[in-house]
Amino acid sequence: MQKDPVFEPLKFERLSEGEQNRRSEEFAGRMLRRRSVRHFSREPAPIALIKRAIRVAGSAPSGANQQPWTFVVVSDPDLKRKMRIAAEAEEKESYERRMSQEWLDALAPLGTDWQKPHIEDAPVIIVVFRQAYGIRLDSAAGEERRYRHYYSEESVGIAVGFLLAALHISGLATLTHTPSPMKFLSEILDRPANERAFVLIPVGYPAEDANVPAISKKPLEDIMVWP
Ligand code: IYR
Repeated sequence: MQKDPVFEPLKFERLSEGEQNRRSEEFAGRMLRRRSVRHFSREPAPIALIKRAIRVAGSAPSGANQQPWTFVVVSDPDLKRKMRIAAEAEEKESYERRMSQEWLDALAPLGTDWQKPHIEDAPVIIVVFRQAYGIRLDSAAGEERRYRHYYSEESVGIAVGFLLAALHISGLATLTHTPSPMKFLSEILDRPANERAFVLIPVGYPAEDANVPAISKKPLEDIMVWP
């Protein structure tokens, strides 16, 4: 049962060149200052900012507009504690046994290890889940059916980019953390079978004494090719 498309006029605001430059510079100036933060203060984060950032993430383009994502916002200290304990158990195993020397060498400049106090310190942890497939009620058959999701990895990746940008612009610090494997997150957060944990994002304010590795980004000339 193929649906006919319904169109509506595009709402597009054409900006003056001056305004384009002003906004572009302001956004770039702010985004270029984003850093991944691993030391969080326990100060609470304004929930209105978190919700607005998730609305922005949910506006991301996705394969067939299927929006194959769920953002689980965790502020409950017991849940955060459970997640930290489980993440550290997996990470300890990874750092001590599963990761290759090549991988450990690549990570060395970041100074990371298996300890993840930020999962408890940050006031909010957003766990992003990717819906590997969708589920809908087939009313004729009276049962739930699975349907395919297209490009769900790419779609969720784009939404996470929107989310990180929105949180950063709101003055909040974030970290993209991917403990591996992440199955424990489905269990602790009681997620359905079609959802796979994609990334765990501590959100909040940096600790007073937070530091970050002195690393840099590649210059434009190294990342852009314009044949
Ligand atoms: N998941 C581990 C290891 C790790 C892997 C990569 I690739 C990083 O960029 C950073 C860390 C951890 O979170 O420590």
